[in-house]
Amino acid sequence: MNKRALIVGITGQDGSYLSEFLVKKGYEVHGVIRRSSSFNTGRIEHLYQDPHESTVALKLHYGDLSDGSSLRKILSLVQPNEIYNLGAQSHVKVSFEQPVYTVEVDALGTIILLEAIRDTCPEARFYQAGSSEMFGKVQESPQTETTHFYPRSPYGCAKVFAHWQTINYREAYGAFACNGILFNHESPRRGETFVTRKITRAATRIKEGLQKKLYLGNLEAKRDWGFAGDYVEAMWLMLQQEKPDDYVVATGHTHSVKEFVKAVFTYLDIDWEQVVSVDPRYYRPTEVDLLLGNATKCREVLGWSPQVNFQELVKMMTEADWELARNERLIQENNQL
Ligand code: NAP
Ligand code: F7E
Repeated sequence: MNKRALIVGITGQDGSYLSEFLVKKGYEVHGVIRRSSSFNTGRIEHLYQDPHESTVALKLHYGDLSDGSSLRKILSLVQPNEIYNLGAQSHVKVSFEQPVYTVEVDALGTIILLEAIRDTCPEARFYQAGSSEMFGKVQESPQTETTHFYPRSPYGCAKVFAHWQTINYREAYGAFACNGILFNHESPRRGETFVTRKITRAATRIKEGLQKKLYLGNLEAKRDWGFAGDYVEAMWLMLQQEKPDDYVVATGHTHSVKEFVKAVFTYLDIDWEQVVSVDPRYYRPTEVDLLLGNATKCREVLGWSPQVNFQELVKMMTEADWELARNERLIQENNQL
């Protein structure tokens, strides 16, 4: 019988790549979606309504990390072999504006889910989406699984709580529970308010004459950026091991926001200094200045390594957004006829 996976956060960037990955592996994939006033399943629609498949590859269930009763019902019904908790209020800047909500979803939501699993399907394997934001004001570089945490945002603090709860369920109840400590990973499906996508979206719209300027915050911050499509494989690999453990997932290379800007605008042959301005509104009360991961354990134990490098990521995201911008311009031109 095929394995069953349940993904919380299936509508997000990672949820969509992980669904594709698991469907290809032959899993029966279930996802938890939230009710919203407009559909937010755009990233998974191609899987949900695959015209070439006689059976629907994905099964979606309404639920929410803040609602333990909905999670219990879904878990009891699905009885998954593997559970991936990707659900979160995942925007760091927003977490300063909605700290309590962020903690409710990202921290309490994780323990609500862990409790529901303990009650309904304790044998299921569990993946927790941890973050390099837990390292915050980094205590050493590069960061590994043993680097001390020093979170610098409500989001980072909430993820530290979820990280330790995951370890505690492993040690207290023998749960097969793993933490991935994932460094920033991006793609053409990245939310448009994260800096990489904000840059590729704006730069390509500027190229097509659809907008004039791009306003950004701190250009000096450095991040270890990888490709989301690569990172979901590491999540899956963690759950295929003999023993549960925690792993850093990263490329081992770091670049500043300014370098990302330059790479995108150079690709489009635009002088970035003419169109990019700094707007302090995008600064954060506390910043994470530098992230750089050491994924040696991931490589040695899981056999995982990233396939897409920085330049390839820039090209992939810029090309995808350029296509969107071209279409947007054509629609505008047709409307003017
Ligand atoms: P994302 O695109 O923001 O997706 C977040 C997902 O969580 C969405 O499906 C969202 O649903 C769902 N969600 C939000 N609140 C929820 C709630 N109350 N109950 C259930 N689901 C809820 O994030 P991502 O980039 O795919 O990241 C996936 C996970 O990895 C997140 O936990 C994030 O914090 C973590 N992470 C991300 C990165 C990265 O660089 N991308 C790095 C490290 C860790 P809606 O569509 O309904 O909003
Ligand atoms: O910011 C700077 C900003 O919002 C990156 C999430 O997926 O990765 C992500 O968190 C850097 C920061 O990602 C703008 O100050 C400058 O230094 O793209 P970001 P993030 O905060 O690193 C981690 C690993 C996660 O876990 C999170 O869920 O870019 N920056 N100007 C800007 N950032 C944004 N968003 N917008 C700007 O205009």
